[in-house]
Amino acid sequence: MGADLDALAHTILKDNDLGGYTIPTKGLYPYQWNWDSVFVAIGFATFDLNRAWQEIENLFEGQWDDGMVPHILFRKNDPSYFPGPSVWGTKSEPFPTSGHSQPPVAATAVRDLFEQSSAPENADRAKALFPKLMAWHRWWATCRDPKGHGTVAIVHPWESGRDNLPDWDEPLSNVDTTGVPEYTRKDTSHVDPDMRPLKKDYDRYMAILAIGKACGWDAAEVVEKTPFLVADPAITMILLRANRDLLVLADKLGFQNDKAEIEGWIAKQERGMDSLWNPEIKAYVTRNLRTDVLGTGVSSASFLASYAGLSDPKVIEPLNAHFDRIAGKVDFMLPSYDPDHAGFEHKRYWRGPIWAVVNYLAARGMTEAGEVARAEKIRQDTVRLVERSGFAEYFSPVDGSGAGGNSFSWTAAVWLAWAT
Ligand code: 9YW
Repeated sequence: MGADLDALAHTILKDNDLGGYTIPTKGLYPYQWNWDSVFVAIGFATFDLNRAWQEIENLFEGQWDDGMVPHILFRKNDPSYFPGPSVWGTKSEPFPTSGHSQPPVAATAVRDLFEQSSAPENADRAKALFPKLMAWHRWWATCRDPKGHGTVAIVHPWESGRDNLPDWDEPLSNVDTTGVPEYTRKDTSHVDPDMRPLKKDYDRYMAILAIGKACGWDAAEVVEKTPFLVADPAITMILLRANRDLLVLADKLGFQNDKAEIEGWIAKQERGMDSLWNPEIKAYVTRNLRTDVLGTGVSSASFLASYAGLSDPKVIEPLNAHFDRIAGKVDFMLPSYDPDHAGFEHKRYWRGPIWAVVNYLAARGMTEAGEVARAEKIRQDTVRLVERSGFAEYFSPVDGSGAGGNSFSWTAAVWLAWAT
């Protein structure tokens, strides 16, 4: 069975490869997505290192002059997706993109690829990407943390990559949707609407998008004017980890002059994470920067603490207790949201379902921190999910059924790189 699934995972990556870049899945997501491509690169690296580099190099073709790497690269128009390039209205070159970013996993993957081979041309490819990664991480540290909290503030739920997380409900409730024109969603024609965000949420997504567009997608103006500005523990921890990997790359690739700046980001983000600790529930949560309201639920983000290199027992012990409680409640780990919380829905996107990529990051961090049993539980559950339901976009933690799109690139990639 394992060999069949390996072969299928290879086929999915190859079929979703549109020539140097890979789409998440046909129909539902026909463009290049940011963190999807990075996971795809990690998957390609198991059988084609050159193709893995190419995926990340092509992602950085979409980088903006201010350093931002967009969440979607619209290399050629495809009407099967909404909202497409004309709705975003960015002025990006050499092709249109969306107007905000997505979780910065790339530096971690670049370090992985660099360490996979000692061939000089391998180091050359890492060296060519290094200044671009620096520019992107500087953009996060400045444009998405203008007040210097040491946390990343997202300007749209889509920027988090966790679109309809229950933690966004409170900040989204302040978004005025009265001016949103009629629009037709495409996602609900590709998959069951019960597995997708509600119309009420989509209206708010469109309202925020329109504000970004009216700001000409100028990062400072968007942060000033968007009604939705929320510090996100997942992006902050992914960035913190990526900064640690960038520091290693700076050292090994000879960018010594950049090290002090990266060390400054790491120190600040380690402190910043303290402001996202909710002492009442003992977990890392979101913080609405407009109202100062903290999130109230344990999302899978909390289990990225070890991945981020956070190791204080005052944090890790309560998180382990949450892990064990949740593992006793659902058949499969890690649900994206706490099954004991009122916001939990086992099949609705980021309100409960399991995402293989989050499982991979969390387990990777736990393994590195010596939490081997919990990491192995996550890996084995991921194997059971894929064996039961194939390479689905996401999975129910309650019954293990697949949900969303099928033949999904990042699920296949993570399978090859880690689960199999
Ligand atoms: C969107 C592609 C993307 C992922 C996100 C996920 C979803 C939809 O699909 O976003 O329209 O951006 O939430 O994490 O990158 O797989």
